[in-house]
Order: sequence, then structure tokens, then C-alpha cells
Amino acid sequence: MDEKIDPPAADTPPDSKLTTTKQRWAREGKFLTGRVARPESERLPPGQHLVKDWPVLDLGIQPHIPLRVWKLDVFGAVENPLVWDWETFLAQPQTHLVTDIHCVTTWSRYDNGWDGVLTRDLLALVMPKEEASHVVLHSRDGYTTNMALEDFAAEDAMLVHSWQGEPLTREHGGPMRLLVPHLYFWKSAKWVQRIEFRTADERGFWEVRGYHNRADPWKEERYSDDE
Ligand SMILES: Nc1nc2c(c(=O)[nH]1)N[C@H]1C(S)=C(S)[C@@H](COP(=O)(O)O)O[C@H]1N2
Ligand SMILES: [Mo]
Repeated sequence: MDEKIDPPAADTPPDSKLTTTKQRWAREGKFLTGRVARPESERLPPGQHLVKDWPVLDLGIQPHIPLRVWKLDVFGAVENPLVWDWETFLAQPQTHLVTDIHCVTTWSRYDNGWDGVLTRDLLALVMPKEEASHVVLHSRDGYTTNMALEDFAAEDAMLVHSWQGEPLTREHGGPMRLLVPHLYFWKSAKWVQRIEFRTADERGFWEVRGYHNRADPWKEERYSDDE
């Protein structure tokens, strides 16, 4: 068994060339169409195009996390903070869902089959406190992303370990990533290590670099100047 593990990311990694380019797109409002689609009648959100493959986007770090040392730490404004190892994570009620995904860089991919644990099943265990209003995901590569508790609690949001019946690959966030299909895909943190429940909002990696705080693809909430 491979015993190697990357050192914990102490800090946000330095901005790569792609990060800088995407930040510039955010400033310039690239990919905005000004159209608003109706979810009931259209499947592809405005300004998106369909892809068949699955692009990989990251900050230039794809951490290797052996299952033996994998841990999930859920903490903050909850009644029952918890730490799961891999075995305990898999022992939770398992759900299979098929969803579309929409990346802010304009690709969408239909019919992705996922397996994992619904955030609702996690919420039932940790029980967010009355005053909990936001969630921040902390990932092994130093990435963070934030969302309102109600977005994290969406009925199709889940902590996924498999895609199309196979373990999630390292490049796509394996062993475990978040999936929040109703928001742009940057909210779906890969290599999730810690889930923080908060009583106030705090913007994550892309959200402080010009990306929209909410990120609803149907409203084309790509960039923070649209807030
Ligand atoms: N930990 C982590 N999660 C992340 C990212 C990242 O760089 N690090 N990138 C985000 C972005 S911008 C997108 S579009 C999706 C890409 O996921 P994929 O590589 O599986 O397509 O992951 C999101 N989650
Ligand atoms: Mo993205």
C-alpha cells in the first residue's frame, strides 16, 4: 500500500497562471451573455455549452490522500461536531444520484452518476445550531469555498466518493469531494478535509478573487460585480 501523503497545505497556494487568467476574466465579465434561462424549459443554463468529457480544474496541486489516513472533520456552529475516518464515512447511509454539472468557465456535463452521503444525512447527525447560517469547505490543497447553509443543505447536495460507479479519481477530488449541482462547480470542493459551520459568511478562494458569492448558473451569477 502506498503510504505517501502530501504535507498539509498550511496556506492558500500561490496563484498559478490559470488562477490569474480566471481572475482577469472575472474582472472583465467574460462569458456573460445577459440572457436568463428558465430552468423549467431549458436544461442548459445561459452561456454554457455541453461537453462529453470531464475537464479537470485545480490550483496546480492534486493532493494524494491514502484512505488509511483520510479524515473528515466537521466543526463550528453544530451541536455534535464529528470526525470520520474512511470506514465510518462509508458506513453512513449511501445515496445514488444522477445530476448535471455546470462550470463557470462555460462547460456543462449532463448525467453524472454519483454515490456518497447526502449533506442532509450529515446535517441530521451534526445538527447545526440555531445561529448557524453558512458553511465553509476546507480542502487539502488549501482551497476553500463558502455557501449559505440552505445551499449546502440542498436535497441533491452530497459528499461523493464515486462517479459512474467507480471511485472518484484523484484529479477529480478523490477520495471524497462535495457535490452541489445547483451551483457553479467551483462550489463543489474537491479533496474535502474540513467542513466548518459558521454564524457569518466568509468568502472562499474564488469568492475573494472576483467570483460571485452565490453562484447560481440559472441566474448567471458568475462574477462578484453581479452581486
Ligand atoms: N479543492 C479544490 N476544489 C475545487 C477546485 C480546486 O482547485 N481545489 N476547483 C474548483 C473548480 S474552479 C471547479 S470548476 C471544479 C472542477 O472539478 P473537476 O476538476 O472535477 O472538473 O472543482 C472545484 N473544486
Ligand atoms: Mo471552475
